[in-house]
Amino acid sequence: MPQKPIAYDVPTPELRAATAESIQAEILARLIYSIGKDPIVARPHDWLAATIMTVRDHVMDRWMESSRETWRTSHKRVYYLSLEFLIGRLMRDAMSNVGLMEPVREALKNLNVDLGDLINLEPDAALGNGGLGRLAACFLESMSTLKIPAYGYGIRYVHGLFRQEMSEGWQVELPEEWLAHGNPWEFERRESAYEVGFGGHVESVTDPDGEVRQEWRPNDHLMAVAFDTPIVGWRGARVNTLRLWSAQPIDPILLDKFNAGDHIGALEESAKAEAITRVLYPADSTAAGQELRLRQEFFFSSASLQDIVRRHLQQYGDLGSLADKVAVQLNDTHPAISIAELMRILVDENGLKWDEAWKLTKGTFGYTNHTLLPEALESWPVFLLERLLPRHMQIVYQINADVLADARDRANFSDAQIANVSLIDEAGGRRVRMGQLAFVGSHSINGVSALHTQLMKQTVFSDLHKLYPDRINNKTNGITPRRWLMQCNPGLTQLIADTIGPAFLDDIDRLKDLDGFAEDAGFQARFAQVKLENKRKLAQLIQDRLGIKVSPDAMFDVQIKRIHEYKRQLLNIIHAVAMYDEIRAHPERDWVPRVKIFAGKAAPGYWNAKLIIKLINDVAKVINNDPAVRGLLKVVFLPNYNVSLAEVIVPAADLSEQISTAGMEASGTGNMKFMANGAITIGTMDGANVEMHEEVGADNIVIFGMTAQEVEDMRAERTTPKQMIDASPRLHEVLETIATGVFSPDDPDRYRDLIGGLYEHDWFMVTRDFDAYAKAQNEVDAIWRDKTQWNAMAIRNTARVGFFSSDRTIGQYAQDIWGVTVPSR
Ligand code: 26W
Repeated sequence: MPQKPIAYDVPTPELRAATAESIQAEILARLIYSIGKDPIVARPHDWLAATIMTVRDHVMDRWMESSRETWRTSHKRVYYLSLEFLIGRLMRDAMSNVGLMEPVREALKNLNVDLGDLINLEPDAALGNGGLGRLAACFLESMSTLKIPAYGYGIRYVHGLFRQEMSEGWQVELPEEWLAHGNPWEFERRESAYEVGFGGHVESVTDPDGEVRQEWRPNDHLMAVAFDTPIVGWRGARVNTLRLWSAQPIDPILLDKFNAGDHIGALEESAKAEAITRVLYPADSTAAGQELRLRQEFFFSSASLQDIVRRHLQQYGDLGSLADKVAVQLNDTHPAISIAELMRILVDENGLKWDEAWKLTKGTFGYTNHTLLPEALESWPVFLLERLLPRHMQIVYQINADVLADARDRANFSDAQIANVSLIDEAGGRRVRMGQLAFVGSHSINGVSALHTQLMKQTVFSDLHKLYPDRINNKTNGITPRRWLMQCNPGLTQLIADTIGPAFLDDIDRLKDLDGFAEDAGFQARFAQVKLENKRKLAQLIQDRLGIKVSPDAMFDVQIKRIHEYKRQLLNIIHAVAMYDEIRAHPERDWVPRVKIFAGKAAPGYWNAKLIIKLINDVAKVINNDPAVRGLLKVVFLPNYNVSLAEVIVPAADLSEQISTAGMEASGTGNMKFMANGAITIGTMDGANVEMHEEVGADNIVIFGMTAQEVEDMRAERTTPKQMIDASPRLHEVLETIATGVFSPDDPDRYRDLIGGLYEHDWFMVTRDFDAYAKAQNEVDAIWRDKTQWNAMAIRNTARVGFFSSDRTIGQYAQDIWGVTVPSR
């Protein structure tokens, strides 16, 4: 049937007008007609669903118009491929971005429902582990804000990151159930479904014109079904789509088995298919190496690429313009198999010549690296790829042959260098290195902070960088100021608007105007008052969840992030023990009262990380209950860290702990959130701390410890730290206290090996940096005692955070990597 041309040129709809009255009517209509509930019996979840649907309705016209506009203007599209999107709650974000907060609050109040309660009822979508997933979420919001036609592609996990509970101070993992009450944000698109294959073999077929093609004949097939979520930018600038794939069987029931009476067997296929998108892998720094993970990676890569190519062909009719109209960004190597998949689609399915396909592929892909930790670099055994994706393995070999030829002929590489750039790791069982694949298949490879990018060039990718020297570039991370300032800290946002006017809401660099108020006594008092209010709320939450009383007048010293040895929560808790000893030894001194607040999840298989959580809880129990401490020090571990909890903790922080071993944290993004909310950072010269130091100025941040270069040199020396520990009586005593079971009388040896590791190799330089850290903490105390100085520093942190907006980061990706012009706002 001939299709009627679609009219794309309808005018941009205004955001729908809304008053408390109109919203109230809309919520009631949704409750009755969409949820099917009488208001007099409606439960909180019914009100939540009705409210979300109402907010959603106000986003719909813009969503459709955004998509129509891209068809109309033929602007280049950006596709952000990520195995993780740590988006958290969406309702407040959407309401705030389309200016509905107050009308919705009013409307609900008239219906006897509290908006705050509903906000807290919304499940926190934890489809990610940590920094990489949260970055993807901030990027989506910024791409909408900057009006870039963009899509996020990922997996609709049924279970997000596990829920963390404490059992006697140990982490226990429970399944997460964000979809238990349904998800009013998503739209299932049964018509956007693609077949994804696995296994089978490759056949050479000769076309009628004599051309020989390779054809992959998979023996397993399943469907990828799209679920779309609208992502609205600031002031509704644009609404982009987050498209998450769900795996479903092609035949839900195997009829022949069913009819033969094998009712369970009839469902086998279905269970096997659905397993692929059932659960998020909870490790954020070690490659799992499991077949199911590779299946997840290929599944979402293949579905996304098929969707992208289908859309491109629909609009442009041929693939020659692919790299001009499509940019695909790979969020780490997790979607790197996409490179081979696009080659297969272009060459095998669309008959392009290899060289042209390779040019289009490189022109299309960009790759962002997020870690250089060796255990986190993905590689897959050749035999596994051969079995699961035989055609892709062939393609990888063919790409590799070209790369190795380049290395030999063009660059005159030594054998060692050739081995370094090879896509195949030959040492101990042949494996395909996904970092190398992502690198050679992309025109841009970026790091996420200046230091990290420099280390990429010097370490993991040094030889590839020599071979392709114009590809590596830096894009320092950022965070969205909407969620991480305006929404999570309305008090501070209001104060800033009252002080410098509201222009910063649309142009974050205007925060600089606050600099002039840093020393203003009146402003300082108001700034401190907002902080105090936020601290009261957090103190209440700590009381409610843990039964621990903390004073909002004490310094809130916060370290919240995944638990990992390189992030050095251990250094922080050892310092707490040192403080504890000193307070008891010198009760007469003028101690600064502190609350050390920790939160974070450990990968379920990471023993030392779990042990560190237990240590924090063991230390907390002793310190919090010792009357000799007189409340001068408290230690708190808040369970189940997630985006929503961060939104409460970050605005209440005085001190931000960013104390990773230099050279190991690629960027860090929590550091930026604290900065925005007026906390002072104590940190090492690592990741984006380096740029923070630059932006905020040396006087407004407390830097300590070894540099990345010093860490490298020290490791090369291979000296044991024992002598050094013995030379520092204070450290020695603390370590002995922990190692001999003072905090673990029920199991005195619990921490013997953990502390023993510090004496033997201390890979993460905990003992080597201890004295510098303790000294820096004393400086922090001294600043705290001078409230005027503290407040001035805190204000300057907020004033100078503009650079760390993800709008800046995305602007740079758009310009340098994607070749997309950002329409003026
Ligand atoms: C294959 C297992 C696995 C899973 C996830 C390995 C590595 C990862 C991520 C790359 C870990 C991660 O989240 N990295 C963090 O990325 C943030 C955003 O760029 C940075 O700010 C953090 O420094 C970096 O640790």
